[in-house]
Amino acid sequence: MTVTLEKSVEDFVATPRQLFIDGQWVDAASGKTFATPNPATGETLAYVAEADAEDVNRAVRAARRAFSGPWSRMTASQRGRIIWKIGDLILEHAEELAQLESLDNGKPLAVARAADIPLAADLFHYMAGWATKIEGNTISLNVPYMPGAAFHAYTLREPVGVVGQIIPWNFPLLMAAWKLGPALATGNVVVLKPAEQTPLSALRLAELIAEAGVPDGVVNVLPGYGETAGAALAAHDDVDKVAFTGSTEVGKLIVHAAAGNLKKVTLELGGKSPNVVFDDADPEIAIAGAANAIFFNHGQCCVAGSRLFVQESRFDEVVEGVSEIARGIKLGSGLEADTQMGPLVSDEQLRRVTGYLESGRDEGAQMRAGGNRYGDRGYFVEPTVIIGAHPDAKIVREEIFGPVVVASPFSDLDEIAAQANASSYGLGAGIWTRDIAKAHTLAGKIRAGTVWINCYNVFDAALPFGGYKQSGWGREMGHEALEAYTEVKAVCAQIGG
Ligand code: TXE
Repeated sequence: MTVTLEKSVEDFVATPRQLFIDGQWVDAASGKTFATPNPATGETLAYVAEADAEDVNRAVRAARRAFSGPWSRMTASQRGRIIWKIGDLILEHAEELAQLESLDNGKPLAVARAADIPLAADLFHYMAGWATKIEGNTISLNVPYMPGAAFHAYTLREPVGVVGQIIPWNFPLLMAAWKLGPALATGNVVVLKPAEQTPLSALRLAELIAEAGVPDGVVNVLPGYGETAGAALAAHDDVDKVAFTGSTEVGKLIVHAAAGNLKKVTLELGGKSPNVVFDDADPEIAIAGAANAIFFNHGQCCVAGSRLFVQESRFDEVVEGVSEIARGIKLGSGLEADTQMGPLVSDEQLRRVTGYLESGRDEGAQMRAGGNRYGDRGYFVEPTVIIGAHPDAKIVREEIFGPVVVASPFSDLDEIAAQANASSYGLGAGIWTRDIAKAHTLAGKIRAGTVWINCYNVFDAALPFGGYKQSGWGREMGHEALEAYTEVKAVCAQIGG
C-alpha cells in the first residue's frame, strides 16, 4: 500500500523552490534551476533554484548584517525560546517533513518518522537549553613582573560570527539540525548549503525557522552544487567558520579553501567502522545488531558498521544470521508501507556502490547474500554480505556507503584491536560481548569518536559525535559542539597595586 501524500507536500514539490536569503525567497542571481530526482524512480521530483558564488555573496552580506542586528541584541533566553520553537514546529509538521524526506532521499517513511524527524526536533530542544548556559570563567592571576598588582580577569564565550555550513544527503533534515542548533544557541549567523541531491527538507525548515521568529538574515539556505556554491562558501573571505559533513576527499578541499582567510573549520567525514562480535555475545542480539549496523539507512551512514569482525568459533553462525536477515529485507519505494530498505540516493551512488561490488568480485571475495543492483528502475542495491576479502582489498579499506558489509574472522582481543584500527578512518565502532571487562578494554583501545557496546547507531543530542584520524575535526552535539561555535575572549582588568 502506498502512503497518500499530504496536500502540503504535493504543493511543496509542485512549486519551483527558491533560495532563502535575508528572510526572503528569491531566485538565483543567474536565474538557474536544477532538478532533484525521486530516487525510487529516477523521475524529477521538484525544481530548485541553483545558487552559485554571487548568491553566496548576497547571503554572506545578509548574514553579516544580521550578526550585529536584532539577533545580537536578543537575550540568550529569548534566543533559546526561539530555538525551542523550531523544535516544536518540526514536531507539529512531522508527517509532512517525513514525507518530504522519504521522497527526496528515498528512505522508508517509517524510518523518517521514527528517527530523522524526532531526532532533529530533539536537537533543537536540547540546544535551546544551552543558549542560557554559555559561560566564561573568572581567573586569578599571578604576574611575576607586576608584584602587588591586583587584577579582575575573566573569559567570555562569544559567537564566531558568520558560519558556512555544508551538509550531505543521507539525513538531510537531521544534518541541518546538527549544524544549525549549536550555531544558533551560541548566537552565530548561518549560510547553509544542503546537498544538491536532497534540498527540500532544509528549504521547508527555513520556512519553519522564520515562523519561529528567527530574524531575517540569521539563517540563509542556498541549495546548489558543491563545486560552485559549496566551494564559494568555503573560500569566502567574510565567512568566519565553515562546518562540513561529507566525503573525506571534499573535506580536504574545504581545508584548503578555508586557508585563504584562516576561517575555523570543523569536519565530519567518512568512516569504515569496525563492528566486533566476540564468541560470548548473545548470538540473536549480536546478529540483529550487526545487520542494523550496516543496513540502517541503506548503509548510507558515516558510522555504518561496514567491517564486521566475528570471533572464529562463531564466524559461520553470525555471517549466516546476518545474511539471512539481508535476504529477507524488503526493498521498495520509501512510501510503500511495507518497505524496509529504499533506493540509494542517486544514480551516482548506485554506480559507486555497484562498482565496489564488482571490485570485490574481481579481488576474489565471495557474496554470501546480495551482491547486485536490484531491479532496473530507481537506484536499488541488494543488501550484501561479503566474506573472504583480503585485508588490503578496496572493499575492506574504502568507504562504500551502501548496504554492503565485509565480514572477517579474528582470534583474540589484541588481534582485533589492531585490525579494528587498521584504517585511515576513526568514526564509529561496535562491540558485542557479555564480558564487561573485555568490552571496556577494547573500547579503550579503539581509535574512534564513538564506541557502542551491545548496541549500534544510538544517537542522542547530548552525546558528542565526531571522528578521530581522517574522519574529521571537532565534535557535533553534546556541549562539545558549542566549543566549535564560540571564540574565547580573555578580559584582564587591573584593579589595584
Ligand atoms: O559527497 P560530497 P558525495 C561519502 C560517502 C559517499 C561519498 C561521495 O563515501 O559515497 O562521500 O558522496 C558538497 N566544496 N559521504 O559525492 O561530494 C556537496 O554539494 C564545497 C560521507 O555526495 O562530499 C554536498 O553538500 N562543498 C558523508 C556535500 O559537500 C562541496 C555523507 C557532501 O558531498 C564540494 C556524504 C566542494 N568542492 C558522503 N564538493 C558522511 N560523512 O556522512 C561537494 N561539496
